[in-house]
Amino acid sequence: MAVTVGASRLDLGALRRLPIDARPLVRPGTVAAGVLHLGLGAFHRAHQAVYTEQAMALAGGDWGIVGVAPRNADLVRILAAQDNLFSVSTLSAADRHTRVVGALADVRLAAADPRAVVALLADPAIRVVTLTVTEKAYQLDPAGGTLRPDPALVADLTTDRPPATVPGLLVRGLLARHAADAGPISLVSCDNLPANGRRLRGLVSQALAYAGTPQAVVDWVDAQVGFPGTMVDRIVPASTPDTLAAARHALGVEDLAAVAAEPYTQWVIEDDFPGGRPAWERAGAVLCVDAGPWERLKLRALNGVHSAAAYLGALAGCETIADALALPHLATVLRRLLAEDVAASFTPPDGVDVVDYGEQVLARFGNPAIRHRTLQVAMDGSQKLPQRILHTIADLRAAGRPARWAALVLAAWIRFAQGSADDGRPLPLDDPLADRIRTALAAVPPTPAGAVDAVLALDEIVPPETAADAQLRTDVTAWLTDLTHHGVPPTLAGAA
Ligand code: CS2
Repeated sequence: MAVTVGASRLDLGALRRLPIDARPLVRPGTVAAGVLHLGLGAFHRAHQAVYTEQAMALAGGDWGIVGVAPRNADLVRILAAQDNLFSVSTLSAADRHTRVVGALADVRLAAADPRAVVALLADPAIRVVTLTVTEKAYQLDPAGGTLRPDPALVADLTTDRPPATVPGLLVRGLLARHAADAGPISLVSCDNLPANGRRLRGLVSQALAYAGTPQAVVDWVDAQVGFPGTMVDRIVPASTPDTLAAARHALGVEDLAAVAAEPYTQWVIEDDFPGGRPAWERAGAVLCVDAGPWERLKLRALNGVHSAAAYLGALAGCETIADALALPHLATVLRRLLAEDVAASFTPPDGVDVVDYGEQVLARFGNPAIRHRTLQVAMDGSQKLPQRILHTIADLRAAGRPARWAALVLAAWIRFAQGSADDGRPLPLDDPLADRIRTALAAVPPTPAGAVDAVLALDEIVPPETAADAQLRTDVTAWLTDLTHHGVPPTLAGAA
């Protein structure tokens, strides 16, 4: 379909004018809600929403999604104006295909009406809550998973004002659900946290304890609330004006909530759903008893390598991950990271070869149609690096092995946190611990050794055994010295 200038808006009325293969798989507006989702970002729209729609199309069930955006009022307004419809464009070098997804039954803005979200959590129709709120919204110490409540969360847990944080919404919602006797429910973390099901369970029990919750409610949560672990995977960059233009071109109508994603998608879910769940396995998800090995594989061999490409790429001035992959020697260094460090650090799921998986990951990163910005992946390093790189380091070192390439990634992050690229341009430290990191760096001599000491001493990020590891400290300092004095390309050339 040709580009339409001044195209009309995607909404229910526009559906019958769409190409058949671009229409939703379910009749939007006809499915009742059964899932509450927190975090309406691009990843949710291109991942869980797609699986859930397909599961409903193939197996039925009232599993429409009520999508809750914590703060993004524009997105909620746009989706409401579009009758909760949005499109997903699947992009590869050779192909592109755009389809409208009809899984959203309703959208809400938590910041505007938190009590409505609490009421939904206490609604017997809602039996599954999925979350994509990013690592930092859990307010857990990234190194160990201890709750570190900020003043807003303290207020959510100790007063009865409307909750303003994600943990506050969950705890208030569970209290209300218990009081309403609304039946069992599962809370499903779809964020890239280590052992995300256990982390979310830990978050809820620490928050309940902080709030002085009666034992009867704590016992009810233990018995009636599932916390399945998951491994989620699909590369979905933040949408840009180009994403919207491509959707308009494919659909002939304007979709201001359009997202674009790679063809690859994977979802591994522990089957812990006391209140029932969509038939996600019909849509290709894998339901299992223990997602741990899959999650470790993905966090270390995909996300860890992604962060490596993001920090080294951003320092070298690359705008996207695909550009970074084209830097001379970077792919070789990432292959050595995968083969010598990541693969040696853990036992993968049965039948998976980490090096082969890593090759597939590098091919995905190189997809030229996906313009994933290095700075987007580089965000929130303090929340990401523990599970992506520091666990690899800790497991290798505990086994008496070197962690040479993982040490390079840590050095690249430290250099990134110091705030300038190789050409002197400023780099943004977009991180919830930015102040803490900057203060630590400012308090030491401005040498590579000083910076490494400062960062290894950040105990909410770095576990004590890693901070005390003299060999690792020497390796990270050597890499940071090279990066500081020579920049990324010569450091890679010298190493590969
Ligand atoms: C990325 C992830 O932004 C990031 O930190 O590493 O969002 C990555 O694209 C997804 O986890 C892929 O499944």
